[in-house]
Amino acid sequence: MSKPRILVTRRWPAAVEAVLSERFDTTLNRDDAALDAGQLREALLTYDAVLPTVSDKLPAALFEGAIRSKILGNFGVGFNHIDIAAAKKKGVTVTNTPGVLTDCTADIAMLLLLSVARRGGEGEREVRAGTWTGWRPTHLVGTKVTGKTVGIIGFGRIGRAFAQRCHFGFGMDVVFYNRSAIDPMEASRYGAMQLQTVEDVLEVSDFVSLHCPGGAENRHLMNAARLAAMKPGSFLINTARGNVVDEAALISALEQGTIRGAGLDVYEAEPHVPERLRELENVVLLPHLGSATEETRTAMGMKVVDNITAFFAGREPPDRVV
Ligand code: 8YV
Repeated sequence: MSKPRILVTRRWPAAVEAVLSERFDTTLNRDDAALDAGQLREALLTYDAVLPTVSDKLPAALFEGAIRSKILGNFGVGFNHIDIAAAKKKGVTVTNTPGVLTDCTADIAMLLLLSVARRGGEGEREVRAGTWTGWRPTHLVGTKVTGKTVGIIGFGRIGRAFAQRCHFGFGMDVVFYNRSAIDPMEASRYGAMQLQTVEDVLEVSDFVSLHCPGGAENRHLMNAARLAAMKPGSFLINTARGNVVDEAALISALEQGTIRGAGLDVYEAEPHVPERLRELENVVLLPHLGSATEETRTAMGMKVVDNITAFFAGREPPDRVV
């Protein structure tokens, strides 16, 4: 029996590519360039499985008519770049990679919180530019983290891991909003307390960190009104998805001093980062590094391997989302 034809849309860790090439009739995107809509459409017509990443936009139009792909083994936990309803209608299975990127993404949120509070980005730029004139008591003075309140929006795996770091690692008070109720005993394991509404969280938080999914239901959850409802002098951290924040409203809030700063790993139209945002000093900007460690990227790839292997063996893929 011939092996299923699969397309890996970007370069993956070598160990994972090796396993895929052994098990499947695998096409690797050797030059690692992002695929455009035409190429992705062609892929759905040509391959039994396509293994996309967040850089592959798969709207409903690409699923129209007769397509060959039976499964999309998404490399990542978030899958808002795939039109799930269209995939479902076409009977295309979609899987993701939960669990293995929890710690590393929570670490990047912590890195952003610390960098923006302690002005790490500004300091690094100054040293590199050779403009540092020496120590002085008023130089690049930031905000103390210990004892402050952090508000988490979305108390899933990553929200919990971040809460744990903030509370037990950095002595912060932690409150959170989650659309469903969390057992207070469970929340206390992470040193956290649930509040009723997003506004309740914004009202008391010195730092607000987003950990909710990025689908249509959370689009612009942090809009101009909610940014205005944040505590004066507070900071916003986003490692979730760019579209959870109204980026234009965020830029205005930062320029006008409505909030003090922001630490961002994700953007509304990646890899585009608005120039006005890049010009601000009170932001720390990372290029979507949440899961970017050797260990995690390999584990994510191996999860995709498990999912598509199970699927083509007629077993239930462990991480089915559709
Ligand atoms: C991934 C992420 O690297 O898993 C996610 O949802 O945001 C990232 O950490 C990315 O999605 C790769 O496709």
